[in-house]
Amino acid sequence: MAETRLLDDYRPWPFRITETRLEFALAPRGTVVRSDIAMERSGPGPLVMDGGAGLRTRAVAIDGRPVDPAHLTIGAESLSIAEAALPDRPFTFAAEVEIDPADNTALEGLYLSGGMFCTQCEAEGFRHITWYPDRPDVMAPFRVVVRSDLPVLLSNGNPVAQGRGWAEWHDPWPKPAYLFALVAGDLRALSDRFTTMSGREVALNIWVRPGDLDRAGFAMQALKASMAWDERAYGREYDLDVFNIVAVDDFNMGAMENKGLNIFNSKLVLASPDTATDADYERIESVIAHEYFHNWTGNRITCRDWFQLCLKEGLTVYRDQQFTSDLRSAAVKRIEDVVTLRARQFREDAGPLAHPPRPDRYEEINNFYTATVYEKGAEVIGMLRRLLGEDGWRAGMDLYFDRHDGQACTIEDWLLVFQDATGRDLAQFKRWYTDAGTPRLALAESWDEDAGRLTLRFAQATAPTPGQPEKPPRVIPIALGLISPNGDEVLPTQVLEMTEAEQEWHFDGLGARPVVSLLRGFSAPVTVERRMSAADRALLLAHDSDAFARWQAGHELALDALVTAAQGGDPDPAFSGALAGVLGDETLDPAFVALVLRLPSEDEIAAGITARGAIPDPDRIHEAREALAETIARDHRPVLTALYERMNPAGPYSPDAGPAGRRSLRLAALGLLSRLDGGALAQALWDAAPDMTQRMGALAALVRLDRAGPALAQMEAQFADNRLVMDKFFTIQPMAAPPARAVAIARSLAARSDFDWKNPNRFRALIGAVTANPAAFHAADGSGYDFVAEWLMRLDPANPQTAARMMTAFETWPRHDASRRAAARAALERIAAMPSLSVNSAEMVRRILA
Ligand code: 0A1
Ligand code: ZN
Repeated sequence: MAETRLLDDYRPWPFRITETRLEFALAPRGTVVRSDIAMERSGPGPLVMDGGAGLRTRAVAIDGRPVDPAHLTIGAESLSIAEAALPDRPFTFAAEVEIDPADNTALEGLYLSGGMFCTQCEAEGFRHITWYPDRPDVMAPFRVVVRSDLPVLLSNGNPVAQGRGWAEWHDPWPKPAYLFALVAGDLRALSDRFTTMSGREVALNIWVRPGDLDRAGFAMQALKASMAWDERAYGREYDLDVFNIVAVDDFNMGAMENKGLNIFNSKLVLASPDTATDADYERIESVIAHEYFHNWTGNRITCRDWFQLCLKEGLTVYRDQQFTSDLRSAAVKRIEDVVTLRARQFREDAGPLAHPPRPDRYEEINNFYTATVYEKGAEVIGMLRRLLGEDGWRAGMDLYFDRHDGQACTIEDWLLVFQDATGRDLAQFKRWYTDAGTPRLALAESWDEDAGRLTLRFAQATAPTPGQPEKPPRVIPIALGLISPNGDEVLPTQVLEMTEAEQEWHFDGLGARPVVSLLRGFSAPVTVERRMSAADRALLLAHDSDAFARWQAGHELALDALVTAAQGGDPDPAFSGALAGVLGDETLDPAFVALVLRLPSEDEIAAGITARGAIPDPDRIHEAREALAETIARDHRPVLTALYERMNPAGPYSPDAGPAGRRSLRLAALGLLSRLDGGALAQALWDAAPDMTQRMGALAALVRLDRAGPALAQMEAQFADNRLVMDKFFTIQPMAAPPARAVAIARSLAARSDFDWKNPNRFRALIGAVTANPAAFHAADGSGYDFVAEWLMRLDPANPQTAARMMTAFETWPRHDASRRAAARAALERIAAMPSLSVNSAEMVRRILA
């Protein structure tokens, strides 16, 4: 078993680095890396450097002299030089190693992607490049020379000099090794400029393959918008002469914030109306912003150790969410973020993989780039802001940048700036960082008609999570308002600060019993338990002044009906009834209406059934959801037809929120109507092919109806050479197909010669699509589990990081019936029994089965 790392074991490294000099002679099978690291001692002990198994070490020297073998130990993962062999004054450590980028299918360290050299060093990839203190609290300026015949040679910081076959870069800002990057390839740049608020001129480049240049424009626009926004919102300015972004096809994650040289998964850079959907555009915009915002929250101020990952990630997600809500619709963005949080983070928090935003132990840090660290990390910051108020928030952020610029920090440092800036004690608030699990907030109401008094009694409780049996109460900001029976708001939003396990509040002077609009803006990441009539929910859906609470009321109506139907009960027809008002209200944002129409996912229905103490049946859930969609279509056919026509955005394609929102409502209507017309409208839309967004909406409907043959053949013929579009081809079929056929469809897709499974995008496109079709993945005969496990076992030796991350699909296994549990367990145990299973996957299987 791999070694467990503990937060409590943190010790500073006993040296300081004043400059890191690197020289790369690039070759696919034998790249030579020479390092020359100037350092001085800052504490006692030997010099211990991290390094991976792939380093072929040719020389190690101190101050230019080879180290005496008696003082040098080179192990599997570290190199150590005895104290006796080290000078007391500043010295240099030099090493020469050879590495094999062409053999690097794990995509960590230096690797090849489509003939181009590139790097991924977060979290611990630099150790696969050379010997180094590969930990985020060791920061240094870098000087890098790259030698290669390839035309474009890039690294971090500013360009210093270049000649035929070489280029030199210098990054003056001290950084940890995980932010190092190098790129070499036959690339073309889309170039632009940005003038910062203090007048500094910055050259911007987005580097892509020659044929992709015409699809980089939107990313550039998003980059400039991000730079301007960070100046406006936080007074943060860019700090180098150049900002480079490179798109690569083989990448384990979305993108990476390397200082001055962001590296992106090509799907998060390249977009054109005929190849990318509105959702792709919005994601590109937000990820470009996310990586850019890391320049201050992540790079200038980084993490002391990897337990503090949410220090940079939670904050940067929070910032990119704000950016999107400023650029687009704040209400719609909030609802979308909550939908994602519940789908990914609540699910994680309720299962065997639950962990706090700041974990205190791990075996493989790459397994902790999770929804909890990212999305819950962002929610926690939203709560902090609500509790402190605008002035306190702004004062704390200013102090954070001021006090910690150039440092590697902890969650304690983060909380202390807000404590110091506002005087507020944040000891209880800190539990949000250290405690796992989603609190359940129960509300009991009582109404005293004579006194006109409403009493709200709240109780909070959090179920135990792995390793954390006790859950003390947390501080929960509860934003609420009161709505009178005629729909007027009788109490505007107030924030109650709950700090105890149980607490009561009174509201007096009320004429009639109001309806409580609870958790407005989703003021805390909790689940709510309250008794509420369908009529009261319909009232909120019709009248609430808070868009989130309004949407939530409709969502609860739908969820209740679906949970009941999937358990064989008789569902309340209120949801479809209440939709009439929403569909007929022309003052509503179409994007909001589309969200109201979007039914709870099968996974959320399953969680709802589990919360009632019952065992979900994935097939019945699927049927119940399909049935409700059909009911809605029948109940509202004329208005849906009218909306479908009316929501066709006029003019050329624009990815802006306005037209994108109209398309989302149009496609929501199409999805419903296709249940009545056999797919005629969907086929007509496909044939008209206005843009990729609408094509995919039409295609999903056709696949669901099993009528997509001709459309799929056309898609393939038109886009065989476009990897990103073909990823959609691989995804849509198993994901939208009737569950009984999905695994067979996936198996035949997996047999295609263009199922290039070593490419993470392609692997996720197909295998991830099966896990996104719950009734297929959780098929009673275990065929879904078997298919996914088979492929994870194939992928693990080549790319452990992506294999381990996809294993999270199994995290809901404990809630199912005995035979599904047995099938899931058997599949997981087959993975566990693999002879040389990676540390990544071994940790995941162990935790999932624990
Ligand atoms: N810091 C990046 C995410 C990232 C993490 C790990 C990676 O490779 C293992 C790559 C990217 C972000 O938050 O965008
Ligand atoms: Zn990030």
